[in-house]
Amino acid sequence: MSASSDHQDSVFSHVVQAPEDPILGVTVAYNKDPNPIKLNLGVGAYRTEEGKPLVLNVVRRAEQMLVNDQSRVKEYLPIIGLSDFNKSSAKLIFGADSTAIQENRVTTVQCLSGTGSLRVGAEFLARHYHEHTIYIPQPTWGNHPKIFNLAGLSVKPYRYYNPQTRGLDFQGLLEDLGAAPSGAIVLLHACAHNPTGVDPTLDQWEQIRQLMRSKGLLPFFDSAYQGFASGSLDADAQSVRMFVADGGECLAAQSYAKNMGLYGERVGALSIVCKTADVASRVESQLKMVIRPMYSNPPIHGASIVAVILKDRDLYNEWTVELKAMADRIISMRKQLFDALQAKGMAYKLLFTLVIHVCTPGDWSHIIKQIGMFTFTGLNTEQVAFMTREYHIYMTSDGRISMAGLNSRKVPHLADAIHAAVASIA
Ligand code: KET
Repeated sequence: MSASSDHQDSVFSHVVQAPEDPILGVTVAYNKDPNPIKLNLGVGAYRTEEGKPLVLNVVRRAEQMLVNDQSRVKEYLPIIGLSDFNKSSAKLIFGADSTAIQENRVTTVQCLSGTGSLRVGAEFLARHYHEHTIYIPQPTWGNHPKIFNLAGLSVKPYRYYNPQTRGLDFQGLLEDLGAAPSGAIVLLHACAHNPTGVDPTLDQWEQIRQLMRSKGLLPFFDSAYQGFASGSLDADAQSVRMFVADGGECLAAQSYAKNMGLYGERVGALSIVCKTADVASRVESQLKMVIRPMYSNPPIHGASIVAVILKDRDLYNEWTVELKAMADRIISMRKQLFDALQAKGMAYKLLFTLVIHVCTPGDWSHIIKQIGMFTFTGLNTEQVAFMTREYHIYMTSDGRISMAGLNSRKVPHLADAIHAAVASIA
C-alpha cells in the first residue's frame, strides 16, 4: 500500500463539521445524557403520560388489516403516490364538501411527510411561478428558510409575534404583507403556529385573506398539526378552507407525523388548488417532473395506513377520539405547568417580598393561552442552557418547550427548573 493511500489526507479532508440541527440535535444531546432525571422537551413528538412514544390503536388496527390482506403487494406506487390516500387527504384538509375538489381543481400528490411536501411545492414554484420571493412568519419552524432557499426561492420575513404581548403582532403582519410585492408567496401555518403557539382569530384570518387576495399574494399553507390545536380536525382546517372557499388558488402541505403519530413513516401530501381542472391537471404533470428525479415515487406503507383509516367510518371515528385525547392531554399539561409556576411564584412572594420582581415572573398565562404542541416560554438562550446544565431539561434554545413531551410526574421538576432559571439569570 502506498503512503498516499495509507494515511494521506482524504479527498474530503476540507469538509468542516456541520452544526447539529437546532431541533433534532436536542434529541442527540438528550440521548447522550446518562442522568435518569433527564427530560426531552425539544422535538415536537407526542409522549404518553408515562413518557413513552405512542402508536395509536387505530394505526395498529389498520396495520393489522394491511398485513392480513394477502392481495397486497410491494410494487412501486405511481410517481404521485397512492390515489386513495391523495383523495382522502384533500378531503381531510379542504372538507368533504369542498367545491374545489368537486370541480377537480385540486391536485394532490403524496410526499415525504410535511417537509417533503413543502420542498416539492417550493421546487414547483421555483420552476413555474413568476414570483420567487416567499414571506415566512417571524419566528417560524427553523427548517422553513432552509427548505425554501434550497428550492431556489428567496426568503423574507413578515412580522408575526410580539414578545412584549406574547401574542400576535397583527398590525405588523398586515403592514408587512401589505408592503410585499404583488404575487409574492406567503407561508402560513394553518393552525398551532410553531414555535409560538399563537394563531390569528377567524376574524383576523378573514382580514389576512382579504389583504392577500387584493394583492394577489399566493398562500402556501403548512398544515403539520391539524387536530392538535383544538382537538377538532375541521376547526383546525378553517383557515385553509376560508382561502379555498373564495375560489382563489393556494398550496397546502399536510403532515400525518403528529396527528396520526406516523412520524417515521414519512407520510404527507402536497395539494395545489387551481382555478380550473385543466390547469390542475397540467400542474400535476409538472409535479411529477419534480418528484421523479428527486425520489422517484413515495413509500407505500404509511400512506396505506392513512388511506385505510380515512376511508373507513369506524376507524376514522376512532382516530378522532384518539386525536382528541392527545390534544386534551397537552392542554392538561399546560394547565398543570401554569398552576405549578403560579404556586411557586406565590411561595416565593411570601418568602421574599422584597424581590418579587425576580420570582417566576408575574404572568405565565401565555402557557395556557397558546395552542398546539408548543409553549413559547420567553426563556432566553442562557436560561435554556442553565436548565439543561442544572436540571437535565432539553429544549430548543429559543425557549420553546414541547408540551407533548411533558407528563404530570415531571411538572414539578420543570417548574423548579424554570423558577431557578428566571430567578438566577435575568
Ligand atoms: N411544518 C411544521 C410547522 C413543523 O413544525 C414540522 C415539524 C414540519 C412541518 C415537518 O414535519 P414532518 O415530520 O416532515 O411531517 N416539526 C417538528 C419536528 C421537526 O423539526 O422535524 C418540530 O418542530 O419539533
